[in-house]
Amino acid sequence: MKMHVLSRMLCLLSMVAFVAGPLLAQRPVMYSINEAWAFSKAGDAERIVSFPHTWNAVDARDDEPGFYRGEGTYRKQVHIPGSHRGKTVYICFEGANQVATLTVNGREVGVHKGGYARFNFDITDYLHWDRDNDFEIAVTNAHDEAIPPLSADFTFFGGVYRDVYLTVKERLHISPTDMASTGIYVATPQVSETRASVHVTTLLNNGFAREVGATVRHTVYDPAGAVVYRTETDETIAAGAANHVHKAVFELADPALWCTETPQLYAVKTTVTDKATQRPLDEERTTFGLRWYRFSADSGFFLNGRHVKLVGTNRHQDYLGKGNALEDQYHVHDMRLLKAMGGNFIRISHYPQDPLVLDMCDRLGIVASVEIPIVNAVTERQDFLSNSLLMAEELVKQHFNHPALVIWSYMNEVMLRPPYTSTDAAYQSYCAEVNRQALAIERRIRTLDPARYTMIAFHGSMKAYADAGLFDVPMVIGWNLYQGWYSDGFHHLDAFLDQYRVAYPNKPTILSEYGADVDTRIHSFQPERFDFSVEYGDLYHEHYLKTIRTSDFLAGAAIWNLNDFHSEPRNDAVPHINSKGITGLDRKPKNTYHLYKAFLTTEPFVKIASTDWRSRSGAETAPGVSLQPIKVYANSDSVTVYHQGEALATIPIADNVGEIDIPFRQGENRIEVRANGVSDGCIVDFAVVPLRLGSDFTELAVALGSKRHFDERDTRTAWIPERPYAQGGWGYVGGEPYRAKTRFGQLPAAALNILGTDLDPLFQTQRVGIERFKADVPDGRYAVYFYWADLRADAPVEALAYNLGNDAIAEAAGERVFDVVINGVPVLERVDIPRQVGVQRAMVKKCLVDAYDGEGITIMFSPVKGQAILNAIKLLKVN
Ligand code: GCB
Ligand code: CA
Repeated sequence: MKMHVLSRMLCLLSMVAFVAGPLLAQRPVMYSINEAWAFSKAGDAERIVSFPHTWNAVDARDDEPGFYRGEGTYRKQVHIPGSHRGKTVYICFEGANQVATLTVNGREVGVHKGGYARFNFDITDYLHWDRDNDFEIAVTNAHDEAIPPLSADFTFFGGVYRDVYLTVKERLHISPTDMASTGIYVATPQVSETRASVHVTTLLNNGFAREVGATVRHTVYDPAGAVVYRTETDETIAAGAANHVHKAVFELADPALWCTETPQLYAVKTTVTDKATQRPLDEERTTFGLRWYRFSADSGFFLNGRHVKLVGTNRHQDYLGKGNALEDQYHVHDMRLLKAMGGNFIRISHYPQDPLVLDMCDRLGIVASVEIPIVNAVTERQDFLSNSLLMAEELVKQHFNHPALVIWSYMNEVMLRPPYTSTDAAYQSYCAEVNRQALAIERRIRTLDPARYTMIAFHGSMKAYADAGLFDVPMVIGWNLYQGWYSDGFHHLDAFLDQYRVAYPNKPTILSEYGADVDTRIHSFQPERFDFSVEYGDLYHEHYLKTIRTSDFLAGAAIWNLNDFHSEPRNDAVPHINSKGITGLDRKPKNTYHLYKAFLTTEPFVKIASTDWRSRSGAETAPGVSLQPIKVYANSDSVTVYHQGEALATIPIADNVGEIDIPFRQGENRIEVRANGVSDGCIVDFAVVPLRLGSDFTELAVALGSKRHFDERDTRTAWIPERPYAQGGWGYVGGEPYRAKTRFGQLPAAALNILGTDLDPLFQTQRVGIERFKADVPDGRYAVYFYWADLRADAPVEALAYNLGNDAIAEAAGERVFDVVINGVPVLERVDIPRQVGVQRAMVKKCLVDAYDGEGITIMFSPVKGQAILNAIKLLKVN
């Protein structure tokens, strides 16, 4: 009878709770406050923005050098409901670059330094309940000697570029204030096939002015969702306690292991209740995985006792048109893209990223390394080190529970830009300081997490890192190697690795970066270093992949980079962009993505290279035919290639690559490849450029001083490389291709941002001293377009550290003034490009020309001062 009454009462109580609403809040509440902030910077008018937001999405890509680095302010009225009264309210930032100051209702709450970590503030005492509250966030991305990174090959986009949310908790709660971790740390110090030991540390904050007795319960769910363990203990938490430590240690039998193929995840639900009233206070869900692993200096990486070759990419957190301000789905999509390629490894470079990145690694089975942003150099100051240590602590505490994560990393190419040359007296003490800072960070990380490995990524100089004594500090050596890109010859990679193995045979090693810039609009059948062609990038990766497969000591390799990314000072084929991604800024896969997919996946796979090159052209090689090679990537031994529906040949596939010449004909060419029951096809619109121009002539677009094809996508204009004039055909007479000079040699194209155009590659090459351009076109009216840019740097361009001496040297070539005479008529007199538009700026001149009586078009360039130049030319038959 009594029981009955009690249960009825309970039932009634819970109905009351339901109706009353607030009493229902047994779980902590968390919601984003991203929307509608009034933003202003540098005296600009306020405008409304939402997080994620950066103020540099546009100015990091425009023609003005530099981008805004200074303060920006966000203001908003945040309504705090009355129901939050009596609770603890935190504001949590997933990331703001790089120093953020929060003010609530006119009172400064706190400051956070560092652009890539999560942070939060307890704002309870600053709030007015049931009212609007003034929030102001001041952020600056100004250079700061004390905060890493000092410099780097990526754009330091400023702003609140990740989510911001409020978390509302009961006064006694699981702590979010230990470096903005979740307050729960799950360690798995011993895991085997048969059992796993699990240590769960829970941190509790008591916001009450009295001691509280609480019950802490852990419920452990296996990957199938079944409860496999429960534990509960009572704790007495002192008044006002912060980060009171509660520990639970237990074992799980027959663990379902986390691995890259079957990334099985356990979850622990942690609840805290008031011991006296049994009122629920807080709750947190933590996923974890059970696995063990080791790195060997000779034989690489082992996961759960099984050898796993780690192959994947690095990743930067930006996207076309958005800068670094990406909504969640972009992060998720990137990780899916990596997994779909067959990648089982990511080096999260050069800084911690959105929390979803590691969440996805756990779920998809991608082994990860993550690092703090010490790049290129350190500042020899204690405040730089203390900020680095703070970042290291945030790093470990915020990402501690991810089973995917096996490496903490903390310096990238830190000897690339020492402030002194190695002969300078100060160099020795700089090296000692780098060593001291590295040791301090290493110790801090290993104290916080004795289980994982540590890594430092070196650039290709063994001496520099020996000078700084860094071979002895981290557990794994990462090599960022660019032989064949920043220096000649892919094979120097192999020579370098051999030397390294002899010098340091006992260090586990990862190829932490390697890559080549590719602008997918550029193609070449004579590819060379720094031409930015698709074909050169393909050759580079084909070579590196072979080395990676056959080097057993290499535990893993991470391509530089998953995606093209912003690097404002770069003046490459796509200015302001580092285009070493195997996908574009828009994540469209490049050939190399497919090459790796062919290597890494086991499902039958076949892919034609460069299917995005849909408008091609080429000089006639036999009557009506232009023979051009295509590549195929596959994981079969051979593939059969079809052209216009008919089998052309069955070609062998070696190391996942095959190649065949296609006899392209004018118009639509259908190509298909088949192997192992799968196929890939594409349609190429081909213009055969006849050696003798016939009556069907329509258009000719030629890149001068260049071996490159350029695919002008929007208008499907196929630019072809220059050739010397031959009777009945077309081409140049006289002159030399321009080669940009560097400290060590030459580059095939100028490394200049050509102002006023997006077709930079067309302007970055030129023929110097050209005498004539001739085309034996049929009679008619033609539009002739001259593409010009003066490629001399007017001021010495700042050297890019990563270019390792490949920067073009400013040259003074003297004045260049010339006349242009078309079919005997002086059409353009005294062309003087710097005077007309300035240097490094695109100028396109259009002239209408009528050709009669088989005279064709003859363009004479006659110098008045210096030599004549031409960057590109297009002839279009008008009527
Ligand atoms: C590197 C750096 C990376 C650069 C890359 C490059 O070694 O670690 O930050 O972006 O080279 O492309 O030059
Ligand atoms: Ca440009």
